[in-house]
Amino acid sequence: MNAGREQLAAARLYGILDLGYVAEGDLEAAARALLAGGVDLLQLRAKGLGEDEVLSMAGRLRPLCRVAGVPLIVNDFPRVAAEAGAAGVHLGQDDGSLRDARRLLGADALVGRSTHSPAQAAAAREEGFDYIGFGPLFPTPTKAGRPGIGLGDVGGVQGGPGADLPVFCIGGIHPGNLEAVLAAGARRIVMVSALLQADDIAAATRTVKNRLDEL
Ligand code: TZP
Ligand code: MG
Repeated sequence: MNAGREQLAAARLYGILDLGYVAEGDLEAAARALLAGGVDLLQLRAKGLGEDEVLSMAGRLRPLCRVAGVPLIVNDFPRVAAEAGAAGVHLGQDDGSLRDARRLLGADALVGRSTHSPAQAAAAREEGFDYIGFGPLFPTPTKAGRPGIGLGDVGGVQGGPGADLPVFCIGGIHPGNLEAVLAAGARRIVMVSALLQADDIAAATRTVKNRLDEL
């Protein structure tokens, strides 16, 4: 197993720098706060921006992630991830195949898939993705227009595909519902708006990370 996959296997908290919540000029400060708080992976998610802009932002994040020893994942754009020297890419259901991403990024890159049902989670495992996001568990403005799927399938996906690949539960998770998500069987989570909108991003991140590390 390469170093990135070892880190992925141990990862509990996946942070996303979502440009819907972070002004471009605050990119480094927000990244530093998430990293200081202990995120295990950091994704750059910049909906609506072009590949050139995302490439430039990924270039700003890469040294911070390297110093922190945290893999940088680029959302949506395998070519940008490759050019930026990121550790991997995250692909939605309509963002292309694992095979095409691997062609650009190579065998060592971490390639994740968004999944919204147990069937999609099983399909992502079959295809050979390195990890999945599973959700949105709850409706969330961060991914507007997509219904929450609830907690009912979390345990089954964690115990099924999750036996072979890391499953990160995502969508509408915040400190107030974290215990319910964990009680449903989640072992790894993504928290976006609840961290990025916290008064102290690093402290909020650390609190969640410490809780996940108890599992
Ligand atoms: N994919 C499914 S839900 C989601 C993504 C990117 C957004 C999660 O953000 P938040 O703010 O933690 O609900
Ligand atoms: Mg996408």
